[in-house]
Amino acid sequence: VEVVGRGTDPSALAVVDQVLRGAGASTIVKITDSDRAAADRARADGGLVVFVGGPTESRATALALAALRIEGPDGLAHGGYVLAADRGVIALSGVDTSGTFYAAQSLRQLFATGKSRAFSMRDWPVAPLRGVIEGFYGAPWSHADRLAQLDFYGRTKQNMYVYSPKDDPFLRARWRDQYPPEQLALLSQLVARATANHVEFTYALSPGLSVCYSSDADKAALVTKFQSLWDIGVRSFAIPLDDISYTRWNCDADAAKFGVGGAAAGAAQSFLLNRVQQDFIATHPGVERLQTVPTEYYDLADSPYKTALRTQLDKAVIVEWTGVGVIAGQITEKQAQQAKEVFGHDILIWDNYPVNDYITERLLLGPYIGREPGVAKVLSGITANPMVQAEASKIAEFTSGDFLWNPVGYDPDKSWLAAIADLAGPSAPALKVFAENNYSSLLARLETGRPDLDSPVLRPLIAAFWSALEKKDPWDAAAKLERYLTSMSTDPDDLRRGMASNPKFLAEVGPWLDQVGLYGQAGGHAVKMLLAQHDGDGAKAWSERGELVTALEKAQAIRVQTARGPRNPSTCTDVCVPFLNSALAEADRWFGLPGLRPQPTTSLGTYTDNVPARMVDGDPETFYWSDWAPRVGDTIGVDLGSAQRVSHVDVTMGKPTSPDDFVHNGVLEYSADGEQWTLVKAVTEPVVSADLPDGAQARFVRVRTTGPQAFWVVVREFTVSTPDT
Ligand code: LOG
Repeated sequence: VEVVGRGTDPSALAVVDQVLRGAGASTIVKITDSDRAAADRARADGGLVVFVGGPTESRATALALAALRIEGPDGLAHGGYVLAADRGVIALSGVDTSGTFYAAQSLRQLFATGKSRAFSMRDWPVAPLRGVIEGFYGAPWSHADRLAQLDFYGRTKQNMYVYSPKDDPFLRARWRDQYPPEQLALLSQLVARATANHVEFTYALSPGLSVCYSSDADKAALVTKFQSLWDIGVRSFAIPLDDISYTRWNCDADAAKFGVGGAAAGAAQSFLLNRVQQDFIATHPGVERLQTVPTEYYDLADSPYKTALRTQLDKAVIVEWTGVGVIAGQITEKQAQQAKEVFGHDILIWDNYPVNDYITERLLLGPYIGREPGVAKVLSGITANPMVQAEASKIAEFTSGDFLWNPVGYDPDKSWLAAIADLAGPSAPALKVFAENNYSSLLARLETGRPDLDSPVLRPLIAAFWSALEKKDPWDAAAKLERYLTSMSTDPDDLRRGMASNPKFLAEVGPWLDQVGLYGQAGGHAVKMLLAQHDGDGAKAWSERGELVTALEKAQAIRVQTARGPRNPSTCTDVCVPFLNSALAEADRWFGLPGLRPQPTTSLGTYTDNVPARMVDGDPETFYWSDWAPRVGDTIGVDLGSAQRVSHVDVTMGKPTSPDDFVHNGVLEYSADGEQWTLVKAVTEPVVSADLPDGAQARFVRVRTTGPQAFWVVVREFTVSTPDT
């Protein structure tokens, strides 16, 4: 029996129905909160009585809680609730309807664990705004993706979705155009679905590419467009002004009115936003606060632009900020405080994780990390910018939502496992293997200041195997490594079978999944090859070597079409290919083959995932990128594994968008033992090409920095040739 009031949230009730049916309830009777006798009768008959609705929804729940001697939700933050169960009664009481909806979601979670004994909980979110901004470049999500996302946000107690795909023409390139009716109909479905999930649908219009800030006509165009969205139920609006020029005006009138430069841009933007605030926001009761993304959204340095926003933009406007850096490794509470001061407004974080539009060959399936708990308390909240792959984004989104609800209790590793279980159900073990080989989040754990590295389980298994081989007792370490590699090689089949009910997810990750499988296969052959060498079985080693090479070549031939062109997926980054190359180098030495398998070496760190392996992958499009400027003595080079005859070296540095990222003052040198170095020539240009003296023997070749510089270093390829190649 469900006891409901006139105001009981229908979405909460639907979730409760679903939970009860799932738990085996054959008949559910709904009675109203005025019918106390019916509720008592049901209890006397041994039935379960569920009270649904907080003080604003139903009169009965408070009485039920009082009988259980449990305090109601009064005074909790928006979305807070009390959920209690005892003596044949369950009570769900939100401080508002969202709270009751979240109580229903928690009930669902508790039933899923199978532990439904007597309990009571008081629970509320720390961050007021918790959610996702569809704000990436590349193919926008599909309508079906968005509907599924909105349901997911409801399940994970997130309350905000910002509709802002960069490549939707109606939002940016053709922002003045009105929607055709079919498109508006789809949007209104999204709005309804958002509402049912207690999610605020924010409509974000980005006029910056062509707007004339001082123009009455453009202000009117903005307001007219907003009105068309208001008419289908949208109650939250944003005007993002990121990724535009503020040194070039779109109309002469702006130059005349505001002048030029940062201060002028801040004044112009404030002028337009303030007019929208006055003419639209202030005239529409029930609307949420206007949001904007400033053109300087990525730092804390005060500037004429920020001064203009701070002093001229209406305080009612919420300003979005990505943290320090477009992809912020860490965000601290102190930075959050500073952001409020320097922008002079309430701040909502636009968090560029797990967005992958700038590294389309990667899937970012690691947990949300690197944000201090205080950030969620100090600011208005966080919206995470996700991947083009909507379903695959749910792993990271689950964890950021978890962080925002209770940042102090947040444990990224536990949350990540829960995210995987939520997405894969019984196939969680297979999804875990896949996700841990697409793991490095690029964000930094606050404890270490370093990003998570990829393949956290495989990496130590490989290290243990190498050291066991060296000690000539490889069997135990080999068995452990092989077990994991087998789970990788069967992962494509396991996941395609286990997650068949989510074809969208499987389609999104297909090429990455195939690659994980092939690296698992190749790795298995590598282990068998090295063990055969250990046993002195040349025939076996040779056949395993052949299979290794075949699987590796297949993995590297996979292509995925992305907005930045075709890409070879990058899974198990900086772990699988180096392992396989080192194994092949071992084999080549053992068989006495002349081939060169250079391993990259550097004393510098890595910027995002532009790992050193990319300077020896034979692909000039990919590159190693240091994460700071080299200091005197820093080196970048290759290790050939053993001293061999080397005749020529080519190093190509810099890239079109960062042409100065090369070693400006350095030397090219080589060494047979890593101790005695021979100078080849000075390095002062991005492209270095040098012949080595006849008979030169080298194991190491490197560029060493000899003078200070401010630029970082990009190395596209570092190639070493032998007299035979
Ligand atoms: C864009 C965003 C993009 C992201 C990552 C903001 C505010 N704007 O550099 O649309 O997805 O970086 O590439 C951005 O972050 N600009």
